[in-house]
Amino acid sequence: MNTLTDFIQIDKQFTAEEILLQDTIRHFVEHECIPEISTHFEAATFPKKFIKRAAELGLLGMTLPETVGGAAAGYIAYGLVCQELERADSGLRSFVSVQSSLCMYPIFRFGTAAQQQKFLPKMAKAEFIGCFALTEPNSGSDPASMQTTAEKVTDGWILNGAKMWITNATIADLAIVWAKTKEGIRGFIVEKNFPGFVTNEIKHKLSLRVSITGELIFNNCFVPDENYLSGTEKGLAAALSCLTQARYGIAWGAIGAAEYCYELVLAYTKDRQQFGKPLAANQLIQADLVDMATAIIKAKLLNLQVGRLREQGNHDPSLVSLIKRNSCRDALMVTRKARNLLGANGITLDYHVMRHMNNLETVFTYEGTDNIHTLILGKKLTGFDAFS
Ligand code: TGC
Ligand code: FAD
Repeated sequence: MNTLTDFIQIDKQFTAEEILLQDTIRHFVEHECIPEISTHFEAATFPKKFIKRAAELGLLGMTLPETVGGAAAGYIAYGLVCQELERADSGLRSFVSVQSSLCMYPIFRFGTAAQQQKFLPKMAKAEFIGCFALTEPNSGSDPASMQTTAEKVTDGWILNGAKMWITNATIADLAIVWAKTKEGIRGFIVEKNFPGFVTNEIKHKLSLRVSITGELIFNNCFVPDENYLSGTEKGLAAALSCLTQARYGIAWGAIGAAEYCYELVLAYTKDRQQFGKPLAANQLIQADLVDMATAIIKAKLLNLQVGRLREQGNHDPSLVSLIKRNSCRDALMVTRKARNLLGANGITLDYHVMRHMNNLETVFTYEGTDNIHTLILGKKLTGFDAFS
């Protein structure tokens, strides 16, 4: 019983197809991603060849129907993919989350048949890369306060404003942009060559360095009617429904990062000797290892149950807030303990743990901060809205 999977026999909960998928992605991550990841983190570059491989492995838009380039995969399969990718780095999982849940999903859910056919098959093949633009310099946790506007003109819309902290900003061929119209918040597909649209990369990040983050600026940017997402008439709720899809994958992903660090530090403390015996033979060290393992086991079971509920048609977003918040908290706790147990080695890129820990600071914040998910759940439990 060396691994957590053996310990709680979670494999018995998965289908043969799900296990095969998990094994395939783990092999890919171990052999093609992890060997180069620290170099990319240090240089703050995104491994471009990952994009092509993710498409070849069928990971982009995998829950969408095959008619639009997806794989008609279930939520458990999608969760397992996120979990395995984040063993390498949160930036790789972020890329897949953004392309699949935040860009392909809204085009599928809110777009016309013409928009679906134009963009989705190419996005599944990574011929088009997307980004999702909700956050602004003055509007983060409270997206309803956004200042970007879309004004209706003949044959289209004029966008003005700025978006901030946008994953994939400078490598994206299209952006799903949320802007205020006279009727409320609506979604638009802004293509990179539209006049009046520019992007700039944000540098000097200490977290998620294996991910491109940037700002988008719209200066009288004309978006033709054919790029208006007409199904977004529900306004902010439409944007938030995309977040629910992505937050679900994040809950699985964060635990993948935690599990990788736990396994690494378990092996390290069994091997490293101090005071004439392995570190792992000390009661205090064992207590940390048990806390880490227990947190991972609990989070995996919770993620699995929420995945099953979603597969059965229960799409209550507060369930996703529950697992996003829980996984991020526990993953940060696990990586911080792992960093400590590695001693001085823990601060180096060679041991991966501090890279994961730094990444998880972003994962804790984006897609709804810990406080925001606490308040969503508080409202669910009590009926009182503490936001206003
Ligand atoms: P509120 O009045 O509560 O809600 C407005 C309407 O939206 C509905 N709704 C949802 N619908 C679907 N899914 C959800 N998760 C939903 N949450 C709320 C709600 O029922 C309501 O519908 P209706 O019909 O009554 O109008 O809105 P509020 O203004 O009070 O704000 C609520 C709050 C704070 C929870 C929400 O705004 C929020 O979640 N804030 C956090 C913002 C956030 O998560 N931003 C993420 C930006 S994207 C990102 O970080 C990508 S990282 C990418 C990567 O992986 O690299
Ligand atoms: P703020 O909203 O200013 O919050 C600051 C602090 O105040 C937080 O601790 C928060 O929890 C707390 N707080 C706020 N309101 C309350 C309240 N009512 N009660 C209690 N506490 C509160 N956005 C996109 O749209 N697309 C992307 O692709 C994207 N990618 C990102 C990539 C990275 C690397 C990062 C760091 C961010 C990304 N974001 C993206 C933005 C992200 O979603 C926001 O940073 C996040 O929603 C929080 O907004 P904020 O940073 O403005 O913080």
